[in-house]
Amino acid sequence: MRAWPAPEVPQLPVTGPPVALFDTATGAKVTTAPDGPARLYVCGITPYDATHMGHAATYVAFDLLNRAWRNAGHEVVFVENVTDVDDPLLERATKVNVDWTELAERETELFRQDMQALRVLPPDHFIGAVESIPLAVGLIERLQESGSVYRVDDDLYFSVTADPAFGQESGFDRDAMLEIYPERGGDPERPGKKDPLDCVVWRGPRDGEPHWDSPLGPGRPGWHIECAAIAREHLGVAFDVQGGGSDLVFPHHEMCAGHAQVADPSGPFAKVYSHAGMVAYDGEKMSKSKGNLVFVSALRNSDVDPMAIRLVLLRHHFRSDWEWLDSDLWDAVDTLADWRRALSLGAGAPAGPVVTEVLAALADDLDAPRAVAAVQAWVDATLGTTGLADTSDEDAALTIHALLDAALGLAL
Ligand code: 5CA
Ligand code: ZN
Repeated sequence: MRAWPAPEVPQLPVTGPPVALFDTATGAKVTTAPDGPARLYVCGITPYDATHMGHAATYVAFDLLNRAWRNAGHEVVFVENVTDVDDPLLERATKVNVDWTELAERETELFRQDMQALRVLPPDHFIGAVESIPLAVGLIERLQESGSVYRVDDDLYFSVTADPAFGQESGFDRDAMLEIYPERGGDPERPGKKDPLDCVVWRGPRDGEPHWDSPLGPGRPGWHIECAAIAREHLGVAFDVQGGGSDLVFPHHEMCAGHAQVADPSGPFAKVYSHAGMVAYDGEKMSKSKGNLVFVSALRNSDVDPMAIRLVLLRHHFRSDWEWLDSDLWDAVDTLADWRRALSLGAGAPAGPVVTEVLAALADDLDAPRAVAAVQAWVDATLGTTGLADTSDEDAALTIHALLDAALGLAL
C-alpha cells in the first residue's frame, strides 16, 4: 500500500559512528554492521483506532535508527506492515457497526498523516496483511513441506518445537511463555494442539469473518506468519534489525523468528531484536483495549506543534517504560521557543562539538535524551544563560538547524 510522503532530510557534513543497539535476544549491546544496505523491519499498526503516544514513541524510536544509519553513511531499506485484518480490528468493526475494510482504510490514512506530521521517514515498503496473503500462503506451504504444520479442525498450526532456536529471541522460559501467551492472543488451551505454545498460521472460515480462498483451503493468515512472510520477502534472511514495542517480544517476534528460521535455517530471522518500552497514561500501559489514550491527531487538531510532541518522546530513552504527562508537552513547547530563539541569532556557541556529541549519543542505543541535553547546553550557551556565550561560530545556527533535522527529526 501507499506510504506517506518523505520529508527532505539535510545531508550532514560529517559521518556519524557505527550504530549500536541493545539486542533482546543476547541481552547485550551489539554494534550493527550492515552488509550492503541496512535492513530494518518495524511491526506496524493494527488500524482500528487512531495513533496514540505509545505507537508514536515506538515509530519515532526506529526513525532515530533509520536516521542514525543514514548519518553513518548507510543506505537503508525499511519495511513496515499494517495488520489490516486481525481479531481486534474485526471485533471493533462489529462493535461500532462499520465495515472492517473501511475502518482499516480510515485509520491507516490517519496514521500516515500522524507519521508525516511527526516527520517519521516513510518505509520503502508499506505492506498490508490482506495484500500479502499470497506471501503468507507461500510461507505456510514451505512450512508444510518441512513437516512443521498440522491441522486442528479447519485451522493450521505451527509446531514451535520445529525451530531448535525457539525461545532464543525472547529468552523467556517455558513457564513465562505459558503465562503470557493467553494475554497476547495465544490459545494454549485449544484442544487438539500438540504443544500449548503452538500458534495458528491459517485460520479457517468463521461465520461473520472475512476469508480468502487458497490452496490451503479458505481462511485468513495468522498474525505472526504475516510479519514473517513480509520481512522474508522484502529483506531476506538475517536482516539487520527487527523492531517493535516490548509487548511484541513474546509471542509475536518469537513466532515470526520461528516461522522464518524453519523455512530457511541458513540464518536467523534478524540479527538484532530491538524493543521500545511501553508508554503509560493514568498509571497503566496506553492501549486501545483499555482506552487510556492520548492521540497524536487529537493534539494536532488542537494546534499543538507536532515537533513539541516529538520532543516529549525524545526526552525519554526509547527502551524505558514511561508515563505521558500533559505538563511535559507544555514544557516542550516552551523549550522549542527557546531553541528557535537561539537559532534565530545566526551565530552562537561552537556547533562542531554538539554535532559530534549528538551523533555519538544516537549511535549509542539511540540515546535521544543525551542528544537533547547536548542541544540544550548549546542553546543555553548561545542565549548566555550559563556563563558567557562564546559566539565565535558564525554558522552555528545553520549547523544546529541541520543537525536537529537530520539526526533528531526536529525541523525548527
Ligand atoms: N500490528 C501489530 C504488530 S505486527 C501491533 O502490535 N499493532 S499495534 O497497533 O497494537 O501496535 C503498533 C506498535 O506500537 C507495536 O510495535 C507495539 O509494540 C507498539 N505499541 C503499542 N502500544 C504501545 C505503548 N503503550 N507504548 C509503546 N509502544 C506501543
Ligand atoms: Zn509484526
